[in-house]
Amino acid sequence: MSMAAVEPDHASARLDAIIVGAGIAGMYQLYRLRQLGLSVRVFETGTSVGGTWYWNRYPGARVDTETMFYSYQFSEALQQEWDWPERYPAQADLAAYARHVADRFELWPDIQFETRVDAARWDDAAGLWTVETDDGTQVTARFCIMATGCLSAVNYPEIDGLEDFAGETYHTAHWPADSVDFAGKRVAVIGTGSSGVQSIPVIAEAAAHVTVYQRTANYVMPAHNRPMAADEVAEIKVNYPALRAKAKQSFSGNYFPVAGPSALAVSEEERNREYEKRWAMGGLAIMATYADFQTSEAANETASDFIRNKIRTIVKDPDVAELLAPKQLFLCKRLCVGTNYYETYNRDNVTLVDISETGIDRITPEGVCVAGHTEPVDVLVLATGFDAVTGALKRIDIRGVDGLALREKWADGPRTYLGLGIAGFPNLFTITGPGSPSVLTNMIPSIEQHVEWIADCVRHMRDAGLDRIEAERDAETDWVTHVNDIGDETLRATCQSWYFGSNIPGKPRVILPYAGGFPAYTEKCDEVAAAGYRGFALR
Ligand code: NA7
Repeated sequence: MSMAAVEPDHASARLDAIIVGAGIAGMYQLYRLRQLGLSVRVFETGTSVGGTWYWNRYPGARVDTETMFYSYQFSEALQQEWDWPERYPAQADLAAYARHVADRFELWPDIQFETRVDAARWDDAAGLWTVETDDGTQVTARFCIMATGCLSAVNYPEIDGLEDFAGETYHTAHWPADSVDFAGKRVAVIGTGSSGVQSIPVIAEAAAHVTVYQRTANYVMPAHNRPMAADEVAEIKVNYPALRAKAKQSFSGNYFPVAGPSALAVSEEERNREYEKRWAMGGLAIMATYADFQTSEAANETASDFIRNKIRTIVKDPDVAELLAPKQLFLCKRLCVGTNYYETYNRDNVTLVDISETGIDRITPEGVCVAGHTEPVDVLVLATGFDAVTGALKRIDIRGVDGLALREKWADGPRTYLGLGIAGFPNLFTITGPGSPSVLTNMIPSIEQHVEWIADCVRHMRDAGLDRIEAERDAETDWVTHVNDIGDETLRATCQSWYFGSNIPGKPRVILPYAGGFPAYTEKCDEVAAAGYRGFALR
């Protein structure tokens, strides 16, 4: 293969590697492969970098992980020079960070924007991938790396009459670049996951009225967002190496303190003191309080009840409070982090409609019809989430050996080896693919771990004179079994969530991420690499 340093040349149709997506993953993968001297081109549908933080521009959009740790760590200079304004920066700040990274590492020339990849075909005789874009261009490369994101394939709900709505319709994950004016308008929001939770309070401050359609109530922790204090930033920056190393040893790749092995091993008083502390701290840290939240229903219920009681104290109307109190176990669905979320339901201009039993009858030109009643609205906000983890990959027509379609191979659920490789699809890598910890962890450290593993693998192949790598079927089967066994053992399996594909009609119910934790996973990846990429066939 030609891996000598190649001048980036967008006219050339033959490359060493193609990367699909210029989000946090695609940008870093480009940087690492270019360092190896590969010729690389990135295709990106949007007009700029940032992926998730490019598309999710809805009002109130923020990261729910503390940003000092939701950031790249591969460059010490980068992490020292960048200053985050707030504890949980807003989408615009995250998008600015992505652009800064693209400037700093001169990534722009190798990224082709406003180009969607529609298909990717493997030619086994030539040992090449041919990628086809929406303008009909075909580009060929030895490696194809999918940096397509876990939460990027937008879920437009199947609700009768959606197209007939006469007012404005917006999806949170495809929000227009220009801000939407809600003043004096009646707004319907469908969906109460993280995007709904973050946007509803902000929309309610601007709109005449907001009607929220809730299918499932979620647990929402207060963010307690605030500006970062200069001394706090300085202390983290000085201690970055130790803090990052410690985070990598935690289950979720986050820096969350664990209070103890079991919620049941301490008194109710002590437990509630700990939960109060974390409520006051804000954010996701409560999920790490006790190690048995995913294994003991009784332990889990102590945290579930704590948050339900908080809702009852905040929300003045007891009937509304009961509707907002989640029925499923804590952490079964993704924990949300919000600002004034429950408080918003005390406003006169906000109405909560429970659709858990009825669903939505239909959207009419005038509004939203539930149980025979149509609420007239001017704006419809769909906060209905994503076809998570597999959606972005299945929307591309990916064909492997003998024309095997990835969509067919995954008809009963995703099959990968380590969420990195797929049997039948040589030289294709997925960054934070299904079967890797991805969405159950802090995404940026997980992305960095994958990008570095892939870059090391490509370097190993180059040094050893190898040009084809493919996950072995047995290794893949063993990994899929392991991923499913662990997923089924956790209490996450007790409700309907996008972790199991349950939010998409017809999607097989299979756990998508690996639930065995970041340390166990990275150890396995390192072992595989150290053993000459055990479970992969190289030649
Ligand atoms: P989520 O978390 O998938 O939330 C989507 C919400 O939309 C959720 O409340 C769904 O109810 C609801 N939904 C989806 N389809 C429908 C239909 N057809 N009718 C009514 N309600 C519906 O997506 P988000 O964008 O909020 O967040 C995704 C992740 O991004 C988040 O977890 C963070 O990691 C960042 P359901 O719960 O399925 O009953």
